[in-house]
Amino acid sequence: MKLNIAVLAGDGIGPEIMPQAIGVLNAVGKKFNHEFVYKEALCGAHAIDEVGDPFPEETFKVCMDADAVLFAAVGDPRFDNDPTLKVRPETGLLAMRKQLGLFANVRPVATFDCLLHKSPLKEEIIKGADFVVIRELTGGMYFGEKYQDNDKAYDTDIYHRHEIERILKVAFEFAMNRNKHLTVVDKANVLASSRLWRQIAQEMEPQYPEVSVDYMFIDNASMRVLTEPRFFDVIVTENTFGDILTDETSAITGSMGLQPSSSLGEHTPLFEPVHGSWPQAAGKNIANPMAMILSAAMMLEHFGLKEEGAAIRKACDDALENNIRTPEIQVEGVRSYGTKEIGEWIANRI
Ligand code: GGG
Repeated sequence: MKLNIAVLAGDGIGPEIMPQAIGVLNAVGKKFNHEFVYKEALCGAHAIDEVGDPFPEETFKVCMDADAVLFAAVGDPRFDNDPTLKVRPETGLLAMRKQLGLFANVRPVATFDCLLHKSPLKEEIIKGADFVVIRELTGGMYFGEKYQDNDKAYDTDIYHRHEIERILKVAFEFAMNRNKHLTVVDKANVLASSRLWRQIAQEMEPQYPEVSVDYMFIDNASMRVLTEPRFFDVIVTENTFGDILTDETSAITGSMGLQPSSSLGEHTPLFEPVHGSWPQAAGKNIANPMAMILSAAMMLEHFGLKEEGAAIRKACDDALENNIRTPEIQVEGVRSYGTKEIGEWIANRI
C-alpha cells in the first residue's frame, strides 16, 4: 500500500516525537512492503513565527491532498500570558479541525500490565480497564460565539442537531463493534445543550437495540472513570468535557505520554497524541514518544493494516516490559531512556 502522509510536528516536543513515529513507520514500511510518503507542513507557533498564521492555507492544502495527517502538538508559552491576543497556536488547531471537518475524536484508554503500579490509582481498580472516549471536536464552547472586555467575557456552548446526530452515530457504531455499552456524558440537569444531546441520544436508541445506553453527568463520570473504570466501554461527550475527561484518564494509563487518538470526519483523517506540546521539556530528549508512535499505529489500523498496527503495539509493549522508558514511568533506580533512544528501540523491534 502507498500512503501519502501530511506531517505536522508543531511546537514544543512535537519536533522531537514526530521523527520517532516516522522512524517506526519506515521500519513497518520496510518489513511489510508499504510505501509511506511524507510531506511536512507548518502549524502552531512555528507557523505564526514564519508566516503569521497558525494554520496556513498551504498546510490546509497539504492536509487535503494527503491520505492521512500525522500531527504532534501545538502550544507555546509566549502566547499564553497576553489575554488580548487573538492569534494563538491553539487557534490553528481549532481551524485545522474545523476546516478538515474532523468532528469525531477517538481516544482509547487502556492499561499496560507492567505499568499498573505507576498509576496513582489502586491496581485492582484499574487492571483490565479498556474503554474509548469519543469526544465531539468541532462544536460547543470552543467554537461558539465569544466575547471579552475588561469587565465581561463569555463563550457560547452551542450545538446543532446534525452535529449531535453525527457524533452519536459514530459512538453507537463503536459500541456495536465493542461490548455494546454506551455512556452519554453530559450536564443535562443544568445545560440546555446537554438536554438536546440527551434528547437526540434517546431518539436514536431504538436504531441500536443491542446497545445498552446509560446517561451520566460529567461530574459523576469524572469520578467514576477513576473509581470504576471497568464500568465503561464507549463514552461519548461534547468537546470541553471530552478534553478534560481524557486528560484525567491518563491517571489510568500511567502517563499522558501513552495516549494516542484519531480524529475522523469529512476529509483527511488525523492522528495525534492526546497530550500537548509540553514546552518545558522541549529540546531535552525526555518526552515519551509512545503516544505519537501509537497514533501512527492507529493510522495504519484505520487503513486496514491490522498486522502492521499490531506490530507497533507489540514493540511498544516490549519496550515497556524491558524498562525502555522515559523518566515519568521508569522503575525507581533504573536508568531512563531518551525520546530518540526509545523511538529507535521500537523501530528496531519491528
Ligand atoms: N496533540 C494535542 C495538542 O496539541 N493539544 C494542545 C491543545 O491546545 N489542545 C486543546 C484541545 O485538544 O482541544
